Amino acid sequence: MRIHRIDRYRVRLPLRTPFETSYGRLTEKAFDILLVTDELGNQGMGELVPFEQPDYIEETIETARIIIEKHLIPLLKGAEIHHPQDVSFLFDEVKGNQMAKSSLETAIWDLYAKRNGMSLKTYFNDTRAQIPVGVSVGIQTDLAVLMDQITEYVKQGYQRVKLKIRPGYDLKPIEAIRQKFPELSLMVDANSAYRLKDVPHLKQLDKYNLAMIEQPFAADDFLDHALLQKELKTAICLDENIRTLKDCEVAFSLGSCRSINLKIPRVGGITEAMKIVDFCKEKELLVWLGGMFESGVGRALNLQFASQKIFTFPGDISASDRYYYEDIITDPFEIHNGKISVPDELGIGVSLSGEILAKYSTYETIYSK
Ligand code: OSB
Ligand code: MG
Repeated sequence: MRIHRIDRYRVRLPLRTPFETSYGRLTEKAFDILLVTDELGNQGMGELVPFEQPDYIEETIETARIIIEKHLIPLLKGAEIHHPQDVSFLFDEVKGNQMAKSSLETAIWDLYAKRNGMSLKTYFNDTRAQIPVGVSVGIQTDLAVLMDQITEYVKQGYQRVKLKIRPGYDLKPIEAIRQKFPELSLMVDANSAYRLKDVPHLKQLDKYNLAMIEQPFAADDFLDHALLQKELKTAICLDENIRTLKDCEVAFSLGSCRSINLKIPRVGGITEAMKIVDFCKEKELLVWLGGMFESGVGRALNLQFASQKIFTFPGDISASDRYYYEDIITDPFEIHNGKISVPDELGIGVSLSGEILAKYSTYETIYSK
């Protein structure tokens, strides 16, 4: 197949509740939806997920747009694509910029599946119709409000809670949650907020029976994480560090973690994500699917991928209404009995709502043959 046209919706969706992490506060999510059309008129969609500030990782939505328009689309021009994995090879000469690459690579997977009359999950091994899901809870310094939020999520059926922490906001909220919910599957995520000097402090987390501690140290650090993992009983999970299969190999050989938060956009798309899943299976690293506050498009992709039975640990894949008042797809995702159903329709399995996009987006063609 050949790519004949690429269109873009630039979207801004207000969040239901502000989301605070160790590095900042989000009140609205900006993202792009890319529509990629082939020579036969088939269309695939992909979501561009980076934030507006380079405070989670270095990519931002603006840097990604430049990479897409100046460097990635020119590589697609005139290329004969036999399989979406070809796109991953084509993009290899552009270093890094995984989220920019992923927006196009995943759109081309969706296009490919639709062109072949298939649901995207048919390209993966051992899939399920519904998957267990968790919820990531932002920093909320008013502990009464935090407990109300968590109680509500538990009532809605979420099977695992991830609490964002930072220095000065860790033992107290964890203690409060553990007192009320002794059996809850609970983990924490520091988004790189601690340093090596905090090892004695972090060792205190061992007594709370946490499923794991996500990304305590810097986004490019493997050594300090390995030192900490040796001191901890609790598993460390790496998120920001993991951009490639090679990062997983380094983390495994140094002992920097026992779990991987896999985000398809952070590793450049489905092709690399599949390699990472195979590696984790072989090395018995616990791999689970993370999130980037995706809209229904990125969420549908995540659900297709997380339908693989290897994803036993509930992902950061919550219902649409955990994030947004209105999602941009015609059938927003709902949680039932702690699970979300994987769409069966062609490709990623969701359709855009023109009415909702009209309220929150602008539209433009960024490439035409
Ligand atoms: O660190 O996993 C993270 C959201 C935005 C940026 C980084 C992270 C997160 C989350 C929530 O934890 C994931 C989600 O529910 O989409
Ligand atoms: Mg994280």
